[in-house]
Amino acid sequence: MTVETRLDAERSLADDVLDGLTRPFKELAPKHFYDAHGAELFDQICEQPEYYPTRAERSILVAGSADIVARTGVGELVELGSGTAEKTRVLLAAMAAAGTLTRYVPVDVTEHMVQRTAGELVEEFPGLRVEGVVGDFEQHLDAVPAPEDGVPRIVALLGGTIGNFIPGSRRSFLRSIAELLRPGVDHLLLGTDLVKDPAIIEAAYNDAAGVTAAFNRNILVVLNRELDANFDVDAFEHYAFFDREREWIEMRLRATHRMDVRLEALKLDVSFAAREELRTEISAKFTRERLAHDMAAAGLELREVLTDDDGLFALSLSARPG
Ligand code: AVJ
Repeated sequence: MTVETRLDAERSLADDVLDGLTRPFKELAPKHFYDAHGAELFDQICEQPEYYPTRAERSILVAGSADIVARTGVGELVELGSGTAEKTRVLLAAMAAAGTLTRYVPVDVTEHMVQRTAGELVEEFPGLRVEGVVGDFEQHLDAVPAPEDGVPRIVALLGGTIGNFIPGSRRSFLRSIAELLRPGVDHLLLGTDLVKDPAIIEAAYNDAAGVTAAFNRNILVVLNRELDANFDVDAFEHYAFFDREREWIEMRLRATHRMDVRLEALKLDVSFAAREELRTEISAKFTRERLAHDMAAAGLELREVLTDDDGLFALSLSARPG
């Protein structure tokens, strides 16, 4: 097992925050939610009764993994944003059962996640090679090891993470993923939340236990610690709504009163008007048409779309025509 760490990962926090907080409509990038506590809160979100995506995606994997392995002949799994690799195990087990499993490449910004997951999986799947990459998959795809001759690869982006990208950067990100795929040999496995009754979607981002609200505010805790800032975290309210026009969820933090905030590490002062909103995340929802369109725009062909029994979530396989 080997783990390669990209050290320039932290620089992007300072750059992103300086850029985001000096815009006319302030925003922060959702990748900065995931410090150790944020990752824990996200795991708790996945267990909330209202948050269906994780359960729906797992049920698709449980029902469909053998078919995915048979269709693709996959021997190597590259997982972008691997986290705890909980759902990934289902796919790795299907690969092991088919006798094709050779290598797993988890890519995640959270170093201890990559270390822990790599260690566990090596134990769980004897003979499996794990080559982890600690880094931001938006910037460090070049650190992903080259594919091996005769071993078909799947690059997986699960959980609906692609929904965090606005349409333009979604396209360029999918293009850069496509470069990891050999035409006619490799596949992209993409998890996407589907457009549905807005009430169901909004409930998923406004759980009754308040875990999503805590997750949302935690980004300010990250800024206070990492950038020596003095946000009054409790003075911001969680707000999440489905934008019916753009068909995406937006999460925001709303200032309950006028405030001045200092970010010492950036030598930056920002003020918030009473009720001013700071956008922390968009989470785009998809239709089959949007999926096909986005893939085509990135030079990929949508080959198969699997959904759960309730039609809540989709896992799709795409490839470069070759
Ligand atoms: C990890 C981006 C897929 O958008 O549903 C969960 C993150 N934010 N609840 C999502 C999230 C609030 C999640 N993704």
